[in-house]
Amino acid sequence: MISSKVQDILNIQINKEFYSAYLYLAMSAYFEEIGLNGFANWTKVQAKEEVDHGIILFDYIIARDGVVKLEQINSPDRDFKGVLQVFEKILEHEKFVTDSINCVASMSEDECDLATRHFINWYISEQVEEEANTRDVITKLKMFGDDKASLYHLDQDLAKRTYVPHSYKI
Ligand code: OFO
Repeated sequence: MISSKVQDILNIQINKEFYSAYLYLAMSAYFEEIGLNGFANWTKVQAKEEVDHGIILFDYIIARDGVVKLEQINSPDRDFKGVLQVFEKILEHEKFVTDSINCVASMSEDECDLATRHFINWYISEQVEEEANTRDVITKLKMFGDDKASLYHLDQDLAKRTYVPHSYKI
């Protein structure tokens, strides 16, 4: 059984993960529109991972005999102006999600819920990886500036990302 405070914050986190999936899908559509299929692939794969993040939380609440409460998912931001700006938005968003995950960790400690505190470590590591991957792309984009050939090669590179379902053994 989980406390109502932990249950609420986990349900809010489910919504944030599905919003993240929406946001990445909106970005993927934008990249398709401007002909960057590799960037479109990278963001679409990320959208699928975000759905996994939401479902792992869903399964965890049920495993703890809690109640899943699914709320409305907001429309994603669609104000996209170029590749670098989109990746800066991704980094900003992932920092927001990291703060949110840290709040789940902190709340589970306050509630003496060591199972949730342990469970959320998986998300803490995932956030480190997501921020690092995004920073890596930003660094490359800043390095080559307006050079179209380099953008083409990076696009080819990001086209190789494949979706591997994320799972967590509860
Ligand atoms: Fe679920 O990690 Fe990104 O948002």
